[in-house]
Amino acid sequence: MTQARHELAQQTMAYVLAGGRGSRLKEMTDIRAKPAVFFGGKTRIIDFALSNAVNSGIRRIGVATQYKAHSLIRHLQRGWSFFRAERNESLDILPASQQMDEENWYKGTADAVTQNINVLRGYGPKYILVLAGDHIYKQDYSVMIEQHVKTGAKVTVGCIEVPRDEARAFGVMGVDANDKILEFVEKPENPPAMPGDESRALASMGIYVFEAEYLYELLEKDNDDPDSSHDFGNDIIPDIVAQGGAYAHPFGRSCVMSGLEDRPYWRDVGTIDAYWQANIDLTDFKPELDLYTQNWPIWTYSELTPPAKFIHNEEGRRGSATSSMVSGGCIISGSQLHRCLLFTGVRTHSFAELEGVIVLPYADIGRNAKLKNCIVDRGAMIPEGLVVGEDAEADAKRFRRTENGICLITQKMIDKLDG
Ligand code: ADQ
Ligand code: ADP
Repeated sequence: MTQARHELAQQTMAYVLAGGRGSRLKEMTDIRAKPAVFFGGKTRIIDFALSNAVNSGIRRIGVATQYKAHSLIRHLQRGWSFFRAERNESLDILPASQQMDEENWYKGTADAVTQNINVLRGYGPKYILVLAGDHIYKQDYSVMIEQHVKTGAKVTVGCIEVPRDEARAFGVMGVDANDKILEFVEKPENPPAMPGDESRALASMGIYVFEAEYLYELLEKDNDDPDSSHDFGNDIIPDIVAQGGAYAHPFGRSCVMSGLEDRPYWRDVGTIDAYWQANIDLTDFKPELDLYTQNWPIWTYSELTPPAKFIHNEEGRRGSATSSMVSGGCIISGSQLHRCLLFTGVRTHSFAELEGVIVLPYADIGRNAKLKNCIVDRGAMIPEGLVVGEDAEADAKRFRRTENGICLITQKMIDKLDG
């Protein structure tokens, strides 16, 4: 990182929006917000944005929480408590002040910043980097902050190319040759295509750089506007685009400039299918997201556990896993796993066969169970002989089955099996 970028990062406070439920993850977010959902074997989703901030040289972070924040807050306290005030470092957990019912306290992402303007002001950052706590990617934000300062933009919006038929879920923009944003539409029915490529669209990653004083001014104005939904994507960004002060920062450029990755990897693991796919992809021979590089560590809280153990059972049945990732504290006993991702402390018992299965911490797979293309929730006890992934109709009745045939299995669903 250049000295200039390093200094800019030090003048920046990252503000991580981590309050959304992520309702398309269904039962996985019944008891925890999406940023607290487990990902990749040891980490949780929010660890990626936080690690990016720290690896980029940012030393002040605020995390805005709201929906079902207990698991998230505990994770932050256990894993992210190394910030030291005497080194001008801080990580503040900021609960929504309006703890009313679920519909009422959701006032949009801009409101989630407005409610804590005084906390931000207190630290006196020059720049504010607004992040979402629910995406999987590696990015050196200092490249984006440097671009922001060089162009004199009022806001710089991180963006990435996506297939146009997926762009409806995002803010979509059109830019000129200098990356100036000419139009911005939030979650359009018919997303505008990229010039020269009808099949692609330029999507907002929901991350923004502002000069702090300018942002406070904007938010105070927005707060007084009765017609605003107090949302960055719906209100704030389109307004600045209309005034001509918004620039796009292509994520691919950061990757290249920081030498982090050859191909930009960014995933919103917001659906069961996307979540399953992104986790299972990690078991590829050469996955697009490499968690084994040492230049960009993804920090987390992880329990101290003994190493994973693979044992032949007493009947001589092999315990083995191929093309799989197996975390600490797991015991694979007399069972065969292929293309699986096991989180901490999982047990699999004799004659079980698993393929394409993500097993969240401390779940237990009973003898003779046969699972294909599933997600097993944290602590779920899969009964002996359960078969999932062979009969679509039966699966859909008992579990949460997606159109693509991925089944989510929770303990609650298992409890209902006999009754
Ligand atoms: P969405 O992701 O749909 O679109 P939203 O659901 O509002 O926007 O959430 C953005 C982030 O803020 C999420 O991380 C969520 O957890 C968090 N969040 C939402 N409300 C919050 C609150 N009140 N307090 C704390 N955190 C809150 C946005 C942009 C699009 C862009 C996509 C990229 O609006 O333009 O394309 O992100 O995913
Ligand atoms: P961790 O316990 O490591 O934080 P989770 O993300 O699974 O992992 O968090 C579960 C959190 O939800 C725990 O804090 C637990 O106290 C809480 N919890 C567990 N079961 C329920 C439930 N049925 N309803 C609400 N909260 C629950």
